[in-house]
Amino acid sequence: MKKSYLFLCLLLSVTYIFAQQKDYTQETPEQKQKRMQWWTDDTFGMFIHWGLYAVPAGEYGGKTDGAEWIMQSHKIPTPEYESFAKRFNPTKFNAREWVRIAKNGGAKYIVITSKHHDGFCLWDSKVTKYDVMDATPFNRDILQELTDACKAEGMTLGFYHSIMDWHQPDAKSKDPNFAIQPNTQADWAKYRETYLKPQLKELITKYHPAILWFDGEWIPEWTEEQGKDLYNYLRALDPKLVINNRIGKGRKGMEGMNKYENAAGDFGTPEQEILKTGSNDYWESCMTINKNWGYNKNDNNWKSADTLIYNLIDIAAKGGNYLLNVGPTAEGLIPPQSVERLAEMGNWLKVNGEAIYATKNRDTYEQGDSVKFTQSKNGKTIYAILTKKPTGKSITLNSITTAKNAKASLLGSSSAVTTTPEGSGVKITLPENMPGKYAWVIKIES
Ligand code: FHN
Repeated sequence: MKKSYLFLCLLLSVTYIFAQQKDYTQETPEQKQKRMQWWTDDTFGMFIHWGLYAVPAGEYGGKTDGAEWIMQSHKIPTPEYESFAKRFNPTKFNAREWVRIAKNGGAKYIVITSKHHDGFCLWDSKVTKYDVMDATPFNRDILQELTDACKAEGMTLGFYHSIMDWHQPDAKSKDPNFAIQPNTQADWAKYRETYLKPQLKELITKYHPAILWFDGEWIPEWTEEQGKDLYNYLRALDPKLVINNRIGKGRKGMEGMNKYENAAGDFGTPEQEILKTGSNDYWESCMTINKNWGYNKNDNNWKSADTLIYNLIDIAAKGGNYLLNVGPTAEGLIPPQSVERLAEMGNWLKVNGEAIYATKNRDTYEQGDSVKFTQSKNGKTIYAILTKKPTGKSITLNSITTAKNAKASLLGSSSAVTTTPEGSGVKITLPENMPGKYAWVIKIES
């Protein structure tokens, strides 16, 4: 008995040491594809920016243009900002309802801010008292409730986490461009090793997120080398984790893709924009529904459902994912304008989702300004997505060659759709009645 116990301890120790030293950045493309396949197939996620900044709701010092940056953008002294915690009591927060809103919108995963730049933590952290359990009257573990709700509803959950932290003294940059009160005594390594990493270990071991979505990496104290070290640290804790490229310094500004080879992280992160062309790299465009990530009560610049659905189609045709943000109120409610738009997206996806989820992009991903293409992963089915309602009785798709009388259909309709090879393309005869709105999908099976 004793020998086998000792052997087990030895085996576990060796395994742990190996896992700690393995360089996960050296994964093969095939290994990465296998790990990322669920993320690629899911295509559409709901981003949530929620924290103390929802209390001022964009208003401070007579100005109304704040949001999640309000502590820095409106130069709120730390003690005053900390006092928002005493007013953070989102009694209307219902995690199950939030997950249903995401599902109803057709989102297949959720990414929520565990900690934004202000340093406030939405979970019960043992590393700090600046969290929802210790600093607010709410006294509930938001990330635990959301984890439980996602499990119950079959929704995948990820966490956004800011490397930059305006609240931790050792994380305050020495550079006045990156901190309201630069701290020349800041010990960045101490912050990284005794605060940032332990908190991330808490998040992984307690809630088992599928995604870690880093941000705030632009602070001068952070380096690509630290990013690679953190990537290996996190993947050793959970080898299945999917991690964005903002864990290192590789992203090229808001265009979001890597500016050099082998940058740390698994996918590029265009922000408030979509790649201009298709890409076979892993990438996810993150966008707001209005103008702000965090809740701003005066921001009524809501994008239309038409625009949001067009963006989703354009992104899918270019091989990317779409992470669309909601900014809940201090009461714990997702703004109705966001809920309505997500519902419209979900209704469209209920009929046309097979052209978006678990597809892959084509080299020729569009024709003119109103046809986008996706294809099934086996390449046997092509989806021509018409983003403007066709006026004529037929449309010729120049980049598609089909067998004679290839099977074609209009998703959501049982009316006949016929194909006739024409030149190097195919002429699609459309049904007189084209039901639905926003975009129409012709499914062409070879
Ligand atoms: O500074 C953040 C911002 O608050 C927001 O979180 C976006 C969303 O990705 N990222 C940073 C700006 O690039």
